[in-house]
Amino acid sequence: MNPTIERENRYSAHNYHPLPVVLVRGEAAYVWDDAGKRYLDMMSAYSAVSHGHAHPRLVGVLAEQAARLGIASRAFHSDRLAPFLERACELTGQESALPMNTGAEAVETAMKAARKWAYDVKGVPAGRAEIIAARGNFHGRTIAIVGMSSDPGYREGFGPFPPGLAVIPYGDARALEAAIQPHTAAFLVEPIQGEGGIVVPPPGYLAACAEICRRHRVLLICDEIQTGLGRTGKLLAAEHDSVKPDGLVLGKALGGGLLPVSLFLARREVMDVFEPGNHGSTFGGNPLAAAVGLEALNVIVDERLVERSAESGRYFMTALQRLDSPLIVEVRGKGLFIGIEIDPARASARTVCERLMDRGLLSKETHKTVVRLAPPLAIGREQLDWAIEQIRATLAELEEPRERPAATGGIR
Ligand code: IF1
Repeated sequence: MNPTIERENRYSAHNYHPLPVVLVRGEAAYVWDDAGKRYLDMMSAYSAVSHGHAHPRLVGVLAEQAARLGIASRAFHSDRLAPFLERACELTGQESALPMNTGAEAVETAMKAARKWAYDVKGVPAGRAEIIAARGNFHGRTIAIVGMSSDPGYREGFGPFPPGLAVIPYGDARALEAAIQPHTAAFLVEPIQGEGGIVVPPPGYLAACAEICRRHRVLLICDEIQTGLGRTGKLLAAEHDSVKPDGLVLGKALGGGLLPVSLFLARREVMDVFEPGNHGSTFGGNPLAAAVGLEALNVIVDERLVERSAESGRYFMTALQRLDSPLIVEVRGKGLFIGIEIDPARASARTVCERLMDRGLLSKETHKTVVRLAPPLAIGREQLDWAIEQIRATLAELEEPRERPAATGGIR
């Protein structure tokens, strides 16, 4: 076994089961392992590396700001925070933003804002606010967020969970209408479910949810930590349904593939429930993160990454859908946020990912049957053609039907 992997196994918590590859360097859509082998990165660190690895503009801003002023705490102002938050509000159409670090922290911020808005503005009795989430959601790993998860794998052993959290089927707006109570504060939803297996809801679903939320005075909060910032071919995936949510959560690519940067954004009426001292974070909004976050937004605009995601996504999706393989149950997604569902009777998504890795293409399975494909948004046409060929060849190799277990009927 690779000595680095062995050493990591010895000292690290075993909370992941990584593919057996040790990465040492990344540049644009490529990464290299410790043996010098090059891989096309079709994972982008779960969409945190939408800009590509080691983007020169982002590395430049990071280095320059780090040498100037890295962390100063929110006990003081810095010259970097305002321009970052202003640009984020401009681009998303939201009025205000609260900076955090990881996605989960920004989701927790959104949940606290929704509850406090319910008490202070909507008039929900203290301690009774409820937040609704969708089955198959993934919003992070904290206790409250996992309290909304429908996946036993994320919940087992971590209870008890806070009250006031409800879960409804994803993709059916009527389920939302039926679940809303007078004490409901918010509906928290991913416009396309990532970890749930790149699940695209029916067209109009989010718009219907927005209308229902408006009618019942419930906040619609979109978790765009994975789907946002161009990943689905729009700046925000909610735009596919022409929806502007009451609250928006961004993360991952906001850090330019270099450091954790997240934001909760909302209109003033919601954001103003926060008063000095009742929420915060040591690193939230630090000058280094703000400088990189602003440059990450500028690069998305300057390099037309949203349009490129839409164009490349259409091209890639069409080519994948043309793959005539019995292993493929479905190819789904939007923009460069794509999942290939593999027939588990034929092969596991993990096996497909391992074979692709051997061919120099890095991807990752989700929920055992889906191969997730989410490359950096500036990926080139010829790189996509190469990826399609590797996927085609891998599926062809695996086409022999698996040894089916001998029939167990009759006398042994
Ligand atoms: C892991 C996948 C998982 C997210 C959405 C919030 C967060 C995430 C829509 C929390 C984070 C990451 C977490 C990482 C693997 C990856 C992931 F969906 F992207 F594949 F787990 F489901 N909302 N997703 O996708 O953001 O706190 O991680 O910054 O935990 O294994 P975070």
